[in-house]
Amino acid sequence: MNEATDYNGANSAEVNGYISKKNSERDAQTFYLNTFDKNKLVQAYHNDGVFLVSDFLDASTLNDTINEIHQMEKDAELELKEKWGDEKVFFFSRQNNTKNPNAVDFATTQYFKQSHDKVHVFYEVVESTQEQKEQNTLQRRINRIGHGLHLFPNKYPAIHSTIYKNDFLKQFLQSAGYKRPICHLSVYIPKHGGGVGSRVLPHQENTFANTSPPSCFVLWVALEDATLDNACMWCVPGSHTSPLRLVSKVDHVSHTREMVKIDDTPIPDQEKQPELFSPLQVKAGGAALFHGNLFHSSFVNSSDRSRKAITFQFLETEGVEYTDFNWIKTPNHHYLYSL
Ligand SMILES: O=C(O)CCC(=O)C(=O)O
Repeated sequence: MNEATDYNGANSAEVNGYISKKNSERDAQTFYLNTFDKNKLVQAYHNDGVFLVSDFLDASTLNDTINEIHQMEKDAELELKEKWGDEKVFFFSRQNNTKNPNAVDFATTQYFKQSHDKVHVFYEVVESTQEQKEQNTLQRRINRIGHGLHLFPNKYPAIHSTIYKNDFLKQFLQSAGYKRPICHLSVYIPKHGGGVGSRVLPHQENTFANTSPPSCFVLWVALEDATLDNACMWCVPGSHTSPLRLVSKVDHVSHTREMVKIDDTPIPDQEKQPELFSPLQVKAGGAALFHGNLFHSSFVNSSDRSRKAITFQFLETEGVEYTDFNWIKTPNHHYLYSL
């Protein structure tokens, strides 16, 4: 048994009153950057649609990445004040949206749309104190920062290098058949804890980053230990071979968005079918890499520990069509490589 198997060995924790258990018969396999067997890794990806790399970022790169994220928080909040009239975009609110004066679909706002190649900050409405309620001010925390964190080699070099100077990633994407991939977007997700850090329902990434045929691939990197009690991600191993259920269609003329069902197969339900779900417990610096059709999710973080992560979506650009209803109108041309 290796270190990561030990770490991923916790069996249950109470999360939001719901007992999260390691129910699935199939857990994602863990690999180590310097000792992995390429054939086994590719096999694990084909079988499960997901695998973990326990030492994806070394200690110094992890430290640099966290420092860059701190800088991004400052830079994004300053830009918001200086260029956007301090207009706040709320990505998530547990409060009744009809009572929320800021209740617009974030995906149709200019601030969101223009974030594809920038570092923009999105908030979550959190429970207000009595005084704040009386003053009608919304309490907020950062819910995420996105979506071009990977595009700044001079300002944020560690994050840029993680994508564009990463032999492991290149080799793996080549083995998985990618010919000319791009990193489509990147997001920092802090999941602060104490009930802050929105629940993410089971979904497939191809819903939100679409090509025809679908080609999305996700790299999710833990900046802090992600465990059962601080809302680690969960997934349904093997679900990558199931059909894509929904596509998110943004109409760039009417500025509206709708979820369109393209397949009737039921979406796995984490409460009703817990046996399908497997936790992705990852130590800081470790990563989960998964197929765009793999169902994944995470709970609200009710613990007193945050669970910070950065996630990247990749798309193929060779031999696929980039669909015009993606929220990012035009994909970038920063290829990881071209075969
Ligand atoms: O970090 C999380 O909890 C969810 C992330 C996610 O859904 C994604 O990277 O697609």
